[in-house]
Amino acid sequence: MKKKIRIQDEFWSKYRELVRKEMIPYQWKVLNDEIDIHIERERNDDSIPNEKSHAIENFRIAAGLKEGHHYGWVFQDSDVYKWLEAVAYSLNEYMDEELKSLADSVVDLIAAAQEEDGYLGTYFTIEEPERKLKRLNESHELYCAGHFMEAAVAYYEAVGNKTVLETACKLADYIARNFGEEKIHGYDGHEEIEIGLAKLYRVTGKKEYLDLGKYFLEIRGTNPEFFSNQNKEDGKAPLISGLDKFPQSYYQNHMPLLQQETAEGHAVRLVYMCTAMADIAALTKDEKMLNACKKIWRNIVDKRMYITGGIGSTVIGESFTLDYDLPNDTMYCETCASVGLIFFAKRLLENEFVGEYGDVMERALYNTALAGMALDGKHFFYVNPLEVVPEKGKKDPTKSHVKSVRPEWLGCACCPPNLARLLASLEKYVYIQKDSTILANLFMNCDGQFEVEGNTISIKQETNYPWNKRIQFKVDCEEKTEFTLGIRIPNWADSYFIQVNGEIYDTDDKQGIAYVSKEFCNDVIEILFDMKVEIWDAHTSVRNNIDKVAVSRGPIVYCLEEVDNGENLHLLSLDKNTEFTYQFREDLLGGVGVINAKGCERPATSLSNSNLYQKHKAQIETKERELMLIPYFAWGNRGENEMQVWIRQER
Ligand code: FUB
Ligand code: ZN
Repeated sequence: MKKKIRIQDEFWSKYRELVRKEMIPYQWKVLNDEIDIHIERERNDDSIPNEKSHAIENFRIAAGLKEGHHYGWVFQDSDVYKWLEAVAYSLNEYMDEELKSLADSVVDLIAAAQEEDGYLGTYFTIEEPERKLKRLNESHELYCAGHFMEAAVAYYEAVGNKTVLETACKLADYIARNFGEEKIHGYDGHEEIEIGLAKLYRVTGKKEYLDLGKYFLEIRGTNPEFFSNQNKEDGKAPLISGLDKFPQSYYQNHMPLLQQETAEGHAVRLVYMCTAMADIAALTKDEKMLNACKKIWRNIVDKRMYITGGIGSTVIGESFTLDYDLPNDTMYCETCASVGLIFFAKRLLENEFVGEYGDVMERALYNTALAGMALDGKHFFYVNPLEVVPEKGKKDPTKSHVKSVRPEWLGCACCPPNLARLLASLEKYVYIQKDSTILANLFMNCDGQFEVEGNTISIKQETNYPWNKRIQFKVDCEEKTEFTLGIRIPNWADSYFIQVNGEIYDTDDKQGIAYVSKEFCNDVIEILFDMKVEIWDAHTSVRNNIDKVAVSRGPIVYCLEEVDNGENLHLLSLDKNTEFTYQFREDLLGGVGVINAKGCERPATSLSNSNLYQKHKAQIETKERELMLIPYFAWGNRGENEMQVWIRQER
């Protein structure tokens, strides 16, 4: 079953072009140290390498083309792999011969850096060959391998490059030879290889890759001592200082994976693990594994996810903490973690058509993921706060990770290329097809071609989403074909209205999806969602958000920024009787919908008042004023300033 989707959308094409025209060439220069930029540490930690990237040079040295030392993280190679994967998707959409030959040369370089036996990893090849696979909690060897496999599959599928696939298979075979019951009976500290192996299996049909991916998942947590035993045996200095001090849950290694019910530890690792679980469960029809990852999903979505689709509540270990612990100004919400949550949601949706999976995907995509990149495509957030006072990030050592302006690049550069590969492959998330049901999961202008029972079906989506509530699907079939078009009903839409060829179509949605089943030929299906400004309360257990509300419209979460509302955002509140006015502002932030509301401002105590505390006043005269909210994803594009998502509300 083949499907082909082409996106041509006012909202998304802008970002996809940024990836193609800005991010990819920009990152290439960064990877080659050819650009004079300030690489910021993502938090105050002197051990974060930030002098340069050196990632391509590492490959040249490992390949014997240059002399020198490895520089950067032990997982620096993954920056190159994610770049290559983004290039592959971008070439799918727009064939650029120059970029293709550059990427071909990168593939040749990677293949040249591969050792005879299939091992691939520049750090160990260059610096410590004797420590290969000996310190897996930190080494990221299989993590990098997984990223290479993902890139290899994408690049092979895009341009048919055989070298890349052979190199990936040679690496997978090396791993298969070294891991297993009588061999290294363990796994990487950072999940990812499992995703790569499943992709490699899909393209090669080699079952041993799928089995190996399943093996890594199934044994995870069955021997929590595995990492410490390896480290003891290695006996040398850690590869990444401090990692071995984290609890086993940091690595999702605290209990067998099938018994884990809550989202624990490092957020990116957790969602990559769950992505692989959902994927491999589908490939192997493993209900137990599917149910296990669905339990973790429930915990994330019901208790551990920010309204922006961010995950990870603390900088310590970039981790989850406990249920309902969602602080707004110390959180982590790494861009990669939301990208990973989107991967996880997609795999769940491929297992089962449940609207909630698409809802969460949409939340993470339009809010945290998009906030990860500046509107120029050349500045990036690693951490995505919901409340910022710029001074605090500079002077409070516990908030050094909370930046108010996106850096040009980061010491750990995992997020920008992760976002690039997601945006460049967005067409894979729009529709999910299962037999003769085609689910429209995301809404954007695009042309889709599907195959149902041997017939080609074209579906043209026309919309001005996310700003507008109306979506049209123009269906055109080669021959009359019976099939079902499912349309996700976003959870924020209180109601919706469907017309088929101008006639009202009555249907009840099932698990958040409305279905139109008929014999299609040339038909127009139109859906209107009830899209208005909404305000949200958090569960009362989220202590930070009591008496505060968040504002959204459609899938977009809004925020207050100092540049529009003045400083001291904490003194502002939303009038409980306010009406909201919504307006699309072409002139602002590249064109965004803006919300205005009535608010109040509490007078600030004069700074000349030397009383830090004063007797309580029963009545405080507040001043009425207008508030202006902008989409959260667009914040931080107008210089350093305060920002706030959760706003006090006068009750
Ligand atoms: O460890 C590799 C990557 O670096 C993780 O996925 C990110 O969270 C960052 O720690
Ligand atoms: Zn990241």
